[in-house]
Amino acid sequence: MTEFVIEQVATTPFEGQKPGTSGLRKRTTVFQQKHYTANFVQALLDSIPEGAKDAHLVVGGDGRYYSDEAIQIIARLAAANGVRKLTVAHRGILSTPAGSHLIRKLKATGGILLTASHNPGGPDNDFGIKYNGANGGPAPEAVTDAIYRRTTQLTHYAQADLPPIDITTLGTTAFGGGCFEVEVVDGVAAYVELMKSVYDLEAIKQFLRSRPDFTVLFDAMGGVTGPYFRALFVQELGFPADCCMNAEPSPDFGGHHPDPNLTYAKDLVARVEAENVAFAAASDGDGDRNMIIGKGCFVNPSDSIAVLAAYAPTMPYFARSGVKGVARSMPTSGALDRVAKKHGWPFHETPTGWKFFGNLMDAGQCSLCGEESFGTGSDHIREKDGVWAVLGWLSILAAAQQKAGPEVKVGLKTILDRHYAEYGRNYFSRYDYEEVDGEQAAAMMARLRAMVAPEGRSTTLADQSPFAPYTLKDCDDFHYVDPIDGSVAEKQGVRFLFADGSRIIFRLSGTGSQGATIRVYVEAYEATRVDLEPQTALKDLIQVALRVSQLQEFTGRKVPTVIT
Ligand code: G16
Repeated sequence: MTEFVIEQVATTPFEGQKPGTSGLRKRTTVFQQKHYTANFVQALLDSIPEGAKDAHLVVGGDGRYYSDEAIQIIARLAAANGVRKLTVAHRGILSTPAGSHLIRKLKATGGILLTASHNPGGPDNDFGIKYNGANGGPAPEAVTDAIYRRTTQLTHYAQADLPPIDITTLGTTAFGGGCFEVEVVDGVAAYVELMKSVYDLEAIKQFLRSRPDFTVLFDAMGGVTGPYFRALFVQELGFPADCCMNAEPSPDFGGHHPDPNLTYAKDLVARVEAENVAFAAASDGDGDRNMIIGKGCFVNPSDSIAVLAAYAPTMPYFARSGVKGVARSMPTSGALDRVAKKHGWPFHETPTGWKFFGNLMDAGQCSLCGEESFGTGSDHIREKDGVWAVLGWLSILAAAQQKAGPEVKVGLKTILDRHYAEYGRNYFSRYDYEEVDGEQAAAMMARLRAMVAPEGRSTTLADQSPFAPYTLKDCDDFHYVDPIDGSVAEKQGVRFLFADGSRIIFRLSGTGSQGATIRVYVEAYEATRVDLEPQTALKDLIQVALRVSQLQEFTGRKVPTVIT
């Protein structure tokens, strides 16, 4: 057993170590500065609600550049701060959902996840660190605020002179006479077992056997999900080995921007069309986001959670546990609300950020939830789960095919068409303006906030001219009172709500690392006109959004970077 010596290293605070929507995300070069990562890790250890002493922490991430160094720093600081055990994923490869599961399964104190999610990685791109608590979910704001406060006060951090931890070999190593141990575990196996208990993989296999025409393609985008895709889709379900693209986790995601949307997953989209692929999916760097598409068919994430919820009773996990309630983030379309209403399920509308779902799930008030930002999940863990969603869609197809009988060939479009026929369609689109000048974006938001603030509101409601042809019924800056712990989240998005139920929403992204990203969300409901092209259906509303916000005037941007 290796003894170690603890050193108190003098340091000074770094500015801006404030976790965003989901952890601290900065350029890798920022994390590489002397003391920068150690400072943040010390602040994190100091802010663990149960205390770092005797803690058991899970460590892993999406394998992006600088992860190996960060794991060594975490080990040195953890040992010095009295942490009892680190469970580290083999080679550091642990998807965010698998990390959430491991924390829960091992009943660990929490976990440190090394990821900047869908942000590009590599020496010139982003790195990130986030803390998840004992429930497996992202730390709530009370904890992230405490971490931030601590980063502003640090004068020292404690580190042990450990030898480098070997994360390439499975097994346990003890240090300091056994007071600190590191166990390296397979980061994939436990998650695969979980999925086998959540879904009926045999039913999916039967569907596949009955449909040799059903071709598939999965794009891991060079991120962490390659090994999970292979284990589940190739080994368990029997898809051909070449059904997975970009399946080798790479420190820079093979140069990809690992964000599964129509812009950044364009190679997949092109292959789906060229090769007539019936079902395709992509996931992001850390495996919590997903995109579902097929030839001529894109499943909008807001629709995805609604359809998954509608079919939940056919899935073994929900057949066992029931659907206790559903939730969506505020900007996500109201498609889910309609499913909840039909089934009589409790429904919650939360701010953007998966952390807001955790309390509801822990209190048994929410079984499925989703966000327009390509995130869907359930209470099987406390993170959104890309692979879970892909399996969810495969099991929907299997259930629908079984019901339809062999004469009908069920596909993604069949499922969506039926859903729209039953519930109507919430047309939804998001325009992203990435890396806008921070001051310009702030000025635009300040003006919008003034329009909806109690003092400005009557003027905004009185002058309807900017909103024509829509009639403005209400406007506000969304705020949320957590029904479980009473915590309040303010300024979560400026909303303009129209008389016909349409909405436009503006907020700044909390996950970027450079400049500001403005997100504009538009939504309109049609009960019967359900087969329009979304950009056509939303054309007028988008014009209203651009006019009301004066986005072009403030930022100089004529076109968005990404349209969903
Ligand atoms: C993170 C959160 C999500 C949230 C998203 C929004 O996603 O985990 O719950 O919806 O950010 O990001 P923004 O603030 O940029 O709109 P991820 O996948 O980056 O971890």
